[in-house]
Amino acid sequence: LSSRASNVLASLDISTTHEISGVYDGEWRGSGELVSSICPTTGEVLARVKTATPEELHAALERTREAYTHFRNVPAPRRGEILRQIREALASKRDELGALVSLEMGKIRTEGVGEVQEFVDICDYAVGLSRMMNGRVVASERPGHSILEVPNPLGVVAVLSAFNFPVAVYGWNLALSLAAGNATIWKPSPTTPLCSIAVTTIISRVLERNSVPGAVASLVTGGKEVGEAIVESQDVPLVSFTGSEHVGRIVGKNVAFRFGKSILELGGNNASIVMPDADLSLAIPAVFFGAVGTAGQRCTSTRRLYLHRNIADEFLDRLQKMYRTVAPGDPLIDSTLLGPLHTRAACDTYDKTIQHLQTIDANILTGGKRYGHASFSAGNFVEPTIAIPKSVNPKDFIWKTETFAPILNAAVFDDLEQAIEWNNAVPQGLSSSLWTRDLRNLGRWIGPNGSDAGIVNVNVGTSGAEIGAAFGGNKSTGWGRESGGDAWKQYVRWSACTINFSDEAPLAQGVNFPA
Ligand code: UN1
Repeated sequence: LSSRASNVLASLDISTTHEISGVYDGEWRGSGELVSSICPTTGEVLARVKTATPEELHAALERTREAYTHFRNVPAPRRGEILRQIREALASKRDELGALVSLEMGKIRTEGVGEVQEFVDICDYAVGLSRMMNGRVVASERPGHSILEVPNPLGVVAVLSAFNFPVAVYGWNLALSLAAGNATIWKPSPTTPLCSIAVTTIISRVLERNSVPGAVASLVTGGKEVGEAIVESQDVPLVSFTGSEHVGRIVGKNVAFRFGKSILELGGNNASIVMPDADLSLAIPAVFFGAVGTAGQRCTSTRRLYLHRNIADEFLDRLQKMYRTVAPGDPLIDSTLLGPLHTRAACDTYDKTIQHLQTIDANILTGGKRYGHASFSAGNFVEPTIAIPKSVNPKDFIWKTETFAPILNAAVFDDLEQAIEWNNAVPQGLSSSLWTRDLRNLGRWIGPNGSDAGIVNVNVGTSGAEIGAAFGGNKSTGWGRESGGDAWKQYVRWSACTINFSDEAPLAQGVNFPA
């Protein structure tokens, strides 16, 4: 193992000599198939992880369910105090965990650390929430009656997360779920097991210190079968899934079939629209970050760019200059702006999309190749690409498909109406961004005739949302909402309680039924 990798692993007590247990339900286990964690920068095997056998998965589900029956009796503010300690424990390892994200997932250091910060932020939020998850009292039409809406814990919440945010997305779900009094079972992406093991280790120590069953935050690494078993389990009332539209469709259907609840965070195909009055010195770097940041592997990455005719040439000129400054490299090195794609398969998808752009005679302004230099050949490095497809029809394959790579397609428009129509014409509806200083454009954009995405920004790029507002998208993005806003309300079961404190028992709606 390179010293670059072993230093990161050692800083988080991850063994570099043994096979590592990838199952936690109060104790560390794992005697199933071995899975290798592969570094996307160097191609080296970072560790071998022992995943869950079907028996281990079922035992973990049972222990998680037991842990819930204990945890639901812990008062919410006390649960908040435990979250506060989890927050402190994560913050004290922010740099180390951030480096592990860079090592295993491939995003650059500042983004890896930022992702851990996002987990810290949502813990802060959930600590406050633990004293504010209020129900309400509703006026009854009957004398001497009162109606309460009471939020109660739900049960076991499963979190099926994706490779691209191997820490933060679990954090959004865990923090709200714990505050609400649930126990959580986490199935991370099979390609980022070490991030999940490091996070679970930190959390389990806090739980232990507080004499709370470790299975309140269980972990089961594994492949498709593990995910399928969780999705089908009657003991899991809520499944929160982040991933592709293809898999999300199956998850949503199968959870609904057994009358479970799901939160789906699926594909994004996000557009930025730039009006002629926009401040280009802000818009250009924002599009640059949105399209090239995380090597185009955020759900919120900017994939479509709609430029007003009056500024299109200047915009593309200046944007290309910025693209030329991108040097790929080791994401662990502070000065690197572009890390690798997460897997070899992602490089193939990139190649295929480039080929498709060539077949449809798109003008590729910059990029379009893998980085050939020998020092990058072991890693999954591809050139950030800007293309101008001939067709502007948003229903064409190139516009309507999310390619998880740094490819930005651009088109020119003449009026805002047209740009909004293009923005909304794709199946996905996660994030969107308008650049303007004209209040009238803004009003149109955020209103009923505006963007139909879940995230509708103005003079802010498509990616990099804070945790305070609910995060999620509409249409084929799955309509899920996580993190802030009212998202917590999905993690409880609501009890409507009509209470009669009178000496009469009148029926509602004045119904008369003499006994
Ligand atoms: C994702 O890509 O799945 O808004 C989540 C953002 C981040 C979260 C992205 N806060 O880009």
